[in-house]
Amino acid sequence: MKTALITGASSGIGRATAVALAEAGFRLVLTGRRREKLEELAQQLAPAPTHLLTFDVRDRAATEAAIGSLPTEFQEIDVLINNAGNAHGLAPIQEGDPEDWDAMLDGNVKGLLYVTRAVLPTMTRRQQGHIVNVGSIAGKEAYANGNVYCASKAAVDSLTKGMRLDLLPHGIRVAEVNPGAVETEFSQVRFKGDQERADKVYQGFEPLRAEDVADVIRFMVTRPPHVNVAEVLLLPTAQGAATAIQKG
Ligand code: 8X3
Repeated sequence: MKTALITGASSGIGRATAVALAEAGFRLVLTGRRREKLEELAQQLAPAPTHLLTFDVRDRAATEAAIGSLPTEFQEIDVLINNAGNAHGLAPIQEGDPEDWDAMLDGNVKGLLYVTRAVLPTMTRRQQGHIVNVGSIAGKEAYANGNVYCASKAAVDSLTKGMRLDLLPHGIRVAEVNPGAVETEFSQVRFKGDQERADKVYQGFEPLRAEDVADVIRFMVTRPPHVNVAEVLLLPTAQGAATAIQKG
């Protein structure tokens, strides 16, 4: 049985990926900040073996301690899904809130690095592993007011390529899935709980569901060992580019 560690598993794409990988027969390490949500998910996934780690990827010491605390049977991570991340605010750069910038750069970029660094020793020792980073179409093209969020996802894109090169001698696959518009808590978080503004983002077209992204991740991590689906751009049919959405 292979072991997958999923960050940000308490909701959205992370949660849907946990469900998909449990169905595919993985043992799961589920990480997130909201303990109750993780517990609820573990109950739903039973009898799939799960281990829960509650920490914030922005906290390096907590990240290292949590991953260092894994019980023996969950220690050898075969698959790492770097999913944790958020957008905070959508404002022109001159009006941006530096607190939001910190949250996005600390979580989406540095958090991904902290988790990866903590997991890698077991992968390099075993000369195998598979890392899937959740990027975004926002990492491929900057859009108005997206500035720091787009930059954080462009960093994920660049890190994916850099990690793939560095880990090449170790037989570790590194890949990236870049979703467009997915209806999750993403816009509620971006707009700080303004439900009306969040709902508007997904009105008039059919966005992706978290399960659509999870399907693709499951496909990526269940390929034979010689295959690395290195990069996927996943859009709803109604989306042609970051800000080109056909609304009916
Ligand atoms: C989320 C997609 O286009 O809202 O990463 O930035 S977008």
